[in-house]
Amino acid sequence: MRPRTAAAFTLACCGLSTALAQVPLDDTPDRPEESAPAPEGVEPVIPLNLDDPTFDLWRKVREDLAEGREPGPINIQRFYGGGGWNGIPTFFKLPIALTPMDLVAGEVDVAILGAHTDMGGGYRGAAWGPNALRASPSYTTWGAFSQAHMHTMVNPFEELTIVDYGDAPNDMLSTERTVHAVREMVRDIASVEFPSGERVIPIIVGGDHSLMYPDVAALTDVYGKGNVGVIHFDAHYDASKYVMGHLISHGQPVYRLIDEGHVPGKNFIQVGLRGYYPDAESFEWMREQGFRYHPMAEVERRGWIPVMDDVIREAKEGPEYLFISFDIDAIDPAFMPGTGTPEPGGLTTREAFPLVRRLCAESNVVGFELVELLPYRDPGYTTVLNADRLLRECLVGIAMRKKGLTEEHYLSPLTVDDAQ
Ligand SMILES: [Mn+2]
Repeated sequence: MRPRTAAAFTLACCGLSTALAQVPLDDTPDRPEESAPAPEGVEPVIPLNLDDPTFDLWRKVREDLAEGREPGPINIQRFYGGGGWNGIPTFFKLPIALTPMDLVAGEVDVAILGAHTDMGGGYRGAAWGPNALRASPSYTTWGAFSQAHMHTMVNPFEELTIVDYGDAPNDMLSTERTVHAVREMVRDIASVEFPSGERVIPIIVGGDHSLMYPDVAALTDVYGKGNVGVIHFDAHYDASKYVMGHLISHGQPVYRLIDEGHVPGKNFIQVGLRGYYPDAESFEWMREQGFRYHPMAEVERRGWIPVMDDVIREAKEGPEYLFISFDIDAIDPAFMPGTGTPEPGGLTTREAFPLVRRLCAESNVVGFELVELLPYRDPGYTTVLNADRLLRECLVGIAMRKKGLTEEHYLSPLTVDDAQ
C-alpha cells in the first residue's frame, strides 16, 4: 500500500511539478489506495472521484503567472497613496506578489496570505475573513500618506517591505485536503532566504483555526521540528484528540502538531482560555505535556500585567523561533463579535495590542496567523476594524525589531509622556 500524499495527488492529476510538490508529506497518516472493507457496523467513507476534471483544479496555479514581466512585487494602485476608503483592496493597499521569485526580487520581509478554510468547525463564514480585511473599514492612510504608529512612532510600511501574497488554495469541502496545499504554500514563502540569513515572514489571515496545523508544520519543515514555539491566543485549547473521527478540524490543530512531533507541548504558550472547554482531564493532559497555559482564571487572580509579563518572559526562553497563532475569540466579543465561537470574558484590545506588538518586537517571530474572523456575523464593522489593528500591531513589532527597538516594552519617549 502506498501512502497517498499531496505529491501523489498533484502528479497523478494535474501534472503540477514544482519541486516542493514532490516532497511527500511524511506525517500524513497512511491511507490505503482503495478503501478497505469497513468493519462490521461501520459505514465506509465515500471515496473521492479521481476522474473529476475539477478534482485538483482549485490548487492548480496559473502557468502564465510570471510571463511577460520582471519578477518582483507589483504595485496595482493608480495613486501614490490615500485614505482607508480608497485604493484597490489588497491587504493595507500593499503591492501584490504571486511567486517566490517575486519575494526574492523584492527582498520582501513579510508576505500576507489569505486562507479561506471554513469547513473545520461547522461555523461557516471565516472564508470571508481575508477579503473583509482587504476592504477594511479602517480610515488609516496608506502609501505615501501612511503615518507612524503613535505608541512607538514606527511606520512598518516604511521600515519593511510587505506584500499581499494573494490566497492559498482551498478545497471548500475538505479540510483534510486543504491543509496539505496550505502547508506547501506557507513553506514556499518561508523557504525564501536572503544572503543575510533572514527569511520571509508569512502572515496568514484565515479562515478557521484548522490552519494552525499546516501553518506551523510548514515552518517546522523549514526551521526544523522542535525549533518553533507557538504562542497561542484563544478562548479554547484546540487540542481535541477526538472529533467524530476526523484528525483535523478547528478544534484539533494543537493535538496534531504535538502528536506528529512538530512542536513539543512545553513549547506551547496559551493565553485567554475560558468558558466551558476543555474538561478537567484535558487540563491534566496539558500539564503532562508541559504546556504553559494562562487562562482567564489566572488573570482573575493575578491581574493582567503579571500574566502578560510571564508570557513575554516565557516566549524569550525559547525555542529560537516563534509563531503567533491568534484566534480572535481570545479577545472579548465586545470587541470581536464576528467570530464562530465567541466566548464572553476575554481580553480587551488594550490588553491584546501591546502584548502582540511586544512579542513581535522582543522575540524572533517567524510567522503569524489571525484566524476565526467571520465578518458577516458582525452586523457592524467592529470586528474587522479591531482585526485590522491587531495585524498592524504585529507589523509594528516586526518593524521595531528590524530597527533594533527590542528593549523591554519600548514606547516612544515623545508620545508616552508630555514632559511637563
Ligand atoms: Mn481556536
